[in-house]
Amino acid sequence: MTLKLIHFPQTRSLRVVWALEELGVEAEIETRLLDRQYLKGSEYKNLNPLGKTPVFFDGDQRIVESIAIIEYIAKKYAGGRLSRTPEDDDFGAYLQWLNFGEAGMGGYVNMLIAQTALLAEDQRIPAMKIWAARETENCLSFIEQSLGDNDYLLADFSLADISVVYLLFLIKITGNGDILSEKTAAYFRRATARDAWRKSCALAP
Ligand SMILES: N[C@@H](CCC(=O)N[C@@H](CS)C(=O)NCC(=O)O)C(=O)O
Repeated sequence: MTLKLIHFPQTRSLRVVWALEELGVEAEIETRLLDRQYLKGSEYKNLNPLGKTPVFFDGDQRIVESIAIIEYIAKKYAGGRLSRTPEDDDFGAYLQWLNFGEAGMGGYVNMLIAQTALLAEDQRIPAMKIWAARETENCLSFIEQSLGDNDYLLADFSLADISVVYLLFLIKITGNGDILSEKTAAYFRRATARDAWRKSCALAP
């Protein structure tokens, strides 16, 4: 087994590092400094033609979607821990939340971050910011309602939390954390108090 991740701190490759740590799966993790120009250059695009992070290798197989990568690792190398199968009662909820973190909510959060942090002020479009904030808040209230009195999205910690909590992290580090409700902020604190999260965040180039 030759597993290798190219990791850029704070980006979506953090989901993969976190999953590797939680699952106790060994992989070579090459941590690099995030540099957008480098991501778009030919050297990096030979690794990931999209010029995005993460990129993960299992021998000569390459995978570039963070959610696909964490599910792949859990199913192939960790006996399905932190994941679910069709035999589990919460299989549907698992798939929903696992994908919600990228397909359902990720686009709105990306737009919010672009309109509040990434784009130069003179390139921002106020109506887009309002739209992205409203859609992100809609996703956050769905998370809050679904948490109920549970600590995590399912009965116990799973890859679905890795998917969703990473977005809460992005919301916070880009100065938008005030849109998290107390319950969602507490969920974020609980998940990021885990040793595996702390170890993952400590990786530096
Ligand atoms: N759906 C992809 C999204 C990948 C993605 O957008 N990654 C961001 C970092 S969090 C990136 O590479 N941004 C650099 C850019 O778009 O130029 C995944 O989850 O892996």
